[in-house]
Amino acid sequence: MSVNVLFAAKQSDWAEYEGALTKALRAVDVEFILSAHSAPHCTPGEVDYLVWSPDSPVQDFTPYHRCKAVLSLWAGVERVINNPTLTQPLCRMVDKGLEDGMVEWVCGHVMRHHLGMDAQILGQNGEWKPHCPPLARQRQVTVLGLGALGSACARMLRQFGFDVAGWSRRQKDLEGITCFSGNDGLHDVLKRSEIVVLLLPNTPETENTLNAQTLALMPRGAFIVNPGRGPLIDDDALLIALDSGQIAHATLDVFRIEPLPGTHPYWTHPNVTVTPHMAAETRTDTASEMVAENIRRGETGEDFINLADRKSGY
Ligand code: NDP
Ligand code: OXD
Repeated sequence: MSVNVLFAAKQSDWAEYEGALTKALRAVDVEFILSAHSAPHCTPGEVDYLVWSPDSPVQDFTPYHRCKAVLSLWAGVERVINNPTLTQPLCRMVDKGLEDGMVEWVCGHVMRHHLGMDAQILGQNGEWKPHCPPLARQRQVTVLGLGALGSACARMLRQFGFDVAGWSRRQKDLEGITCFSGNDGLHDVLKRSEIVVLLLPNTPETENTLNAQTLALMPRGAFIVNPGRGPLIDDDALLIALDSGQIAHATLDVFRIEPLPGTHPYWTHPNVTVTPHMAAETRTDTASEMVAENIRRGETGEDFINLADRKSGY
């Protein structure tokens, strides 16, 4: 019997995903019928798997009573994990394309701040003023969140030679990386953080991880790079820290409200770089393989991979 797979993610992505999902599902040898949510014959009660994203037309999962799993194309699941109609297992996206994109974006922005590139790029006013930056091994960089994306970034930063630390909920042991956990660990790690990268999920526990108190722990003139989620930072506290020079610059990809409203002070602040939630994109081919693998597992009775945990919220 064929399984019914419904593409209920952003409908404008269907054209791109139809071929990639078809190829990936054939490769795992599952008999399937793949349809888009907009298809006239789509009957919710007959769907076996939902491919989903936060911009999906499906926000009420109740009619999908046969559905064995909701397979998110996004890594962050804060917009669905507490949906009271979601009773099915929820798998989040862990995708090599997403990981590679994040590593490149994070390393690019860390390097920019480490090397002080703005001084050269933004105009030198005819002044010949050589400036020798420290070497990576003389720079202490911290990654908050050591999951799929954070640990990949920490490892690559380490390969560049940075003195890398990381912080997670449960204690980790990653070669070459000084690992911290828990509240005391956060305080200790921030004290040694000249550049901080935030790759935590958005949960009640992680909200305002960087606030007036924790920003004050960082060395004066530190840099922040946030591709995680907007609520990880108390915006008012960050603006005060930027104005006082406690924080030299913040590169922000994610915000409490997206798109970032045109009147938000981040847009015009000289020491803030705004990027439009584009640090890393789920890549169609590799993401489709991940979706297909979970469908294969569901059909052979194996455990799903990348299951989101409702209790911890990510
Ligand atoms: P993971 O779930 O793999 O990793 C999350 C990490 O955060 C884990 O190390 C976890 O600790 C840690 N963590 C969670 N809660 C706490 C806490 N209370 N205190 C300390 N550490 C905590 O997620 P990913 O690495 O896949 O993704 C991270 C986030 O990146 C996503 O949730 C999403 O918000 C964001 N993202 C942004 C994108 C963009 O384009 N801007 C693209 C993709 C993702 P532990 O290891 O102990 O569980
Ligand atoms: C994600 C994102 O969570 O794009 O995948 O932010």
